[in-house]
Amino acid sequence: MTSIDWAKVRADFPILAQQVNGRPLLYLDNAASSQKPRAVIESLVNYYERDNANVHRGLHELSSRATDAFEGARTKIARYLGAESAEQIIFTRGTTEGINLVANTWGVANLKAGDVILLTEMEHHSNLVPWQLLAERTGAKLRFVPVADDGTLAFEPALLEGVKLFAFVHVSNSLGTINPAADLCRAARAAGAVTLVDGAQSTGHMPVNVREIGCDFYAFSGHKICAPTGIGALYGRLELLEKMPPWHGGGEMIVSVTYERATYKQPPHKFEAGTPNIADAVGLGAAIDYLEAIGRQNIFDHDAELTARAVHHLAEIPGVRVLGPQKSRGALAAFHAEWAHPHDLTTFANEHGLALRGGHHCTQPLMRKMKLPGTTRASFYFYNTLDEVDRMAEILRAAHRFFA
Ligand code: C6P
Repeated sequence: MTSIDWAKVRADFPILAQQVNGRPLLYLDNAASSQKPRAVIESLVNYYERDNANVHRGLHELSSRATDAFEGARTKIARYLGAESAEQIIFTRGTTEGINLVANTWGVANLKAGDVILLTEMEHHSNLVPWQLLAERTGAKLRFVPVADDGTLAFEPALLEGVKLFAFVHVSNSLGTINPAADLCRAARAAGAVTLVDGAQSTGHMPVNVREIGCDFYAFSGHKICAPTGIGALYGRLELLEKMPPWHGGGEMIVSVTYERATYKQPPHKFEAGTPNIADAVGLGAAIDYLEAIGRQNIFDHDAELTARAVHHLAEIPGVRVLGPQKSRGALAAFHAEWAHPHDLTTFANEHGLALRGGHHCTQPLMRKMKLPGTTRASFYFYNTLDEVDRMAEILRAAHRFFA
C-alpha cells in the first residue's frame, strides 16, 4: 500500500468533475490522451502571462526567461528518462514525429537496398508507416516479430539476422502487452542493430530509464502523460545524433548560412528548426514535476490495481474476451464482445457518461491478424478509481442485456 491520497490527486483534475449525458464523467480513454492537472494548466497561463517571448534569440529579459523555461523543461525530460545529458533530448510534436525524425535522418543516412528493418506485428501505425516510407525510398525490407496467441512477442534472436534497425513498442496500445525492452535491446545490440523504442504508452505509466533499457532512440508524447498536446520528445544516443543529418531546415538550427550552404548546430538544436512550441514544452516540464511528485512506481501500482479489477469484471460478462497477456500488462483492457460492434458499444457507453475507445486503435494489421473488426478499450490512469472500474462494469453489463 502506498501513502498517496488518490482522492486528493484526482481533485487536481478540474475536467473530471463534470456530468456527461446526465451522468458523472467516467473517463477511461487515457491511452488516447490523458487529462491535465491544474499545475500544468497554470504553467501555461503563467508562461503566457509573464514570460512569453521567442527563445535563443533576443538579448532581453523575457527572451532569456522563455529560454530558461524551455531549456529547463528539456533538462527535466532528460532526468525523467535517465538520459546522460539534455543534449540527447529533441523536442517533437509527439511520438509520431519522433519516429519520423529518426526514419528521415538516421534511416535515410544509414539504410540501403536489402537492409532489414525489424518491427513487430503489434506496432501502432506511427511505428509502421514511417518505416514503410523509408523502405520504399531506400529499398530496405521490413520484417516482423510475430505476436503469439497470448499477446506476447514470439521473439527469437534469429529474426535479427541482417537487421540494421529494430523498432518496437514498449507497451502495446491495443493489447496492453509490456514488452521486455531491455532484453530486446540487448539482443539487438549483440546483432549490431540500432534500436528505437515507441514509449507512447509507457512513459507516464511506469519507471522508464533509457540507459537501463539500453535503446538508441526512445520517443514519447506529452499529451499522454498529463502535458499539453503538440509536444513530445525524442531521446537519442549522442554518438548517433551527432552523425545524423538534419531533417527540417530553417532558423534556430544553423551556425552559419551562405546563399549556397549552411553549417548546423550540435544536437539537439540541429533537429529543431524554427520557433519551437515553447509554452507546451514548459507544460511538459510541469507535467513531469507533477508525475515525479506522485512517483512513477506508485502510478504503475495504482494503474495495475485498476486494470486487474477491470480484467476480472470483463471476464465475467458473457461473450466477452479480453485481449492481451494475463500478466505484465499496461494500464488498459481491450476486449471483443461477440454481441456488439465496438462502435455501438462505445456509443452506448457514452450515453452513460463513460468514455471508452472502439475501433482498430491505429493497429489495423494486428486487428486483421486477430480477425477482429476492432476492439473496445478501457484505459486507465492514476486519477481513476476502483469505484469507476466497478461503474464501468455495471454499464457494460447493461450493454450486454441491451445488445445480446
Ligand atoms: N495511440 C491510442 O488511442 P501520437 O499520436 O504521436 O501522440 O502517438 C502515436 C502513438 C504511437 N505509439 C503508440 C503505441 C500509441 O499508442 C500512439 C497513440 C492513441 O491508442 C491514438 S491512436
